[in-house]
Amino acid sequence: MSETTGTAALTKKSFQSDQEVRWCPGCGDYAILSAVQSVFAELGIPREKFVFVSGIGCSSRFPYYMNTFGFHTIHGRAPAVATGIKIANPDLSVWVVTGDGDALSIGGNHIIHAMRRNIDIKVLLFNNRIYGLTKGQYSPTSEQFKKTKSTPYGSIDPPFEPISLALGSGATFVARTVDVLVPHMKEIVRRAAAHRGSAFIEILQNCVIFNDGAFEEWTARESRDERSLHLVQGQPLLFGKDRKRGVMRAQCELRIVDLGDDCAEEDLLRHDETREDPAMAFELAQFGAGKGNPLPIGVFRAVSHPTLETLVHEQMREVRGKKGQGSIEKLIAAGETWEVK
Ligand SMILES: Cc1ncc(C[n+]2csc(CCOP(=O)(O)OP(=O)(O)O)c2C)c(N)n1
Ligand code: SF4
Repeated sequence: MSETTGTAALTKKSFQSDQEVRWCPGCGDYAILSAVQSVFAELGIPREKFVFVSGIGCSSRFPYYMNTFGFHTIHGRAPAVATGIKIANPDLSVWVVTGDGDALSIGGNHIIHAMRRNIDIKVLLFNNRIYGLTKGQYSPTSEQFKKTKSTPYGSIDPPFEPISLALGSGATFVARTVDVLVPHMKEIVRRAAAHRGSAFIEILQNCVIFNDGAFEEWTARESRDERSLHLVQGQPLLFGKDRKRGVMRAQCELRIVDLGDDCAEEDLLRHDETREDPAMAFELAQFGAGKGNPLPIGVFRAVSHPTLETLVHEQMREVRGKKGQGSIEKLIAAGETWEVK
């Protein structure tokens, strides 16, 4: 990273590194990189306060392309490294960039505990439903029965639904956006940056080489209005080109209805991302996973809880107040020790 400090003259270009970007032409990762660079220029944070941590995968090349500090660590372990960075340096803005394979397969355990602990890190999970870097094997988000190089007869595994996983782990900010919805993606990145606590963003990302068109029904102009349900705080769950369809609760389940004589906007569910109880957000995430239902896009949950790094530092102050400054040497020499001869 060159020239530091100050935020006055920061532009998108300030966040572009001198590294050659090595994604395939047309990869959705480019749009995400560009959106993040633009939003960072607006945040009023000096460049040296940002750190990007990644695991392994095409998506995990991201830190090289950001003119900030960065750490390309081992497969699936970015949340652990990011947790250490944030606890040691609470004033840094720490971002994790990961893929569906990196975060949900080999790194599954790490991601859930980072979310559970509410460490103030922002996780950008690029979901292309495939392993891109290793040339097209199925991933934990690939559809059941999908044929890939490693599943020539169709994968038997049912997929993870990343939003449900994040909610179940206790993430305090959970959102979904799409690589081609640039203004929406920028708004979600802005919101994640402003959130204090674990922020989880699933970004649907097109891998043009190994899984092209995986999200076409939600991105193609002809179908996206009918297939996407935009979550807007306080607003009824409406969708469709003329916004004449909606979602309401009928008995115990969410049901799609057409607005008309029998059903008015007041009958629809209203979105509330601030609900402490994540049950409704989880229900929406599962609803989106149901075949034929519109896919919810936007912020599912945004609540405020104490962060891990705050609690860790409070506890350290409290214990130091009672016991004084500790000593590593004394700690190691304490209790039973053995000498191996
Ligand atoms: C310990 C270990 N196991 C396996 C691999 C091989 N590997 C590299 S990237 C990857 C999956 C990447 O997929 P994803 O996270 O979805 O990222 P994408 O490339 O699609 O962005 C795997 C299995 C590795 N590098 N290290
Ligand atoms: S293999 Fe797919 S995810 Fe990787 S750079 Fe190419 S298009 Fe992007």
